[in-house]
Amino acid sequence: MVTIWGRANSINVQMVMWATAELGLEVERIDAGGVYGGTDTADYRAMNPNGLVPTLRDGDTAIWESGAILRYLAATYGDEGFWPRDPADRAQLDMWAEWMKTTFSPCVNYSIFWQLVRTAAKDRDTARVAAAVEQAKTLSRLLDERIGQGPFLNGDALSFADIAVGVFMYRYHELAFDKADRPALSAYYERLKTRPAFQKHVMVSYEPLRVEGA
Ligand SMILES: N[C@@H](CCC(=O)N[C@@H](CS)C(=O)NCC(=O)O)C(=O)O
Repeated sequence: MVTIWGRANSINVQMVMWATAELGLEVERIDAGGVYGGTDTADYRAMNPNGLVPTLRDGDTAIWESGAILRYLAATYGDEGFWPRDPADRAQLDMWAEWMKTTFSPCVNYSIFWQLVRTAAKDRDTARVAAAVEQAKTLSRLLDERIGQGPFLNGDALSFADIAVGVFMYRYHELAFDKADRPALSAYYERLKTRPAFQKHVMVSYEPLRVEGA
């Protein structure tokens, strides 16, 4: 039994919950962070000194940072398709997982989603949003080209990189802003939406996160 602390509407929690579901693991999720609190206690800080979510406990092992948790789960419980054992093969996928966290997410999640949903209109940095909307057109083209016919980043098998990349597809596609037409990316999102684990853990309304005046 794996335990994960974190609220269901956190994208980083969604990533690790989706991974556990695809891997068929038995999981207890404990609401924490945001309106639930619980991240300031000494016990929690002993597991995660940042006081953020998610945190995972598996036996005696506690892990924070969603990307580290994802890789731990994949390496421990994933098959060859989900977590290629060859370092060079795995790196071809890991590039996209890292790119999502370090390049696509700052643009789409922090400069667009946070500005439109988690920032009141009166406080919004409209120049930042406009620049990010343009940057997203370039980034979505790179991803569209990489996915191609797919169906997944690793060909026929869903891998850890699809979890890292795919978790952002819900907000990217559902949030209203000017996007370039990306047929392969749209088809990829449609494929992900057919997966029960994606529906349950990623297609979670972000409306409770919307601040007044946003
Ligand atoms: N880089 C960290 C970021 C963790 C993070 O910022 N988590 C947010 C939720 S997405 C958080 O804990 N926010 C404070 C809270 O929910 O109380 C990760 O990927 O795990």
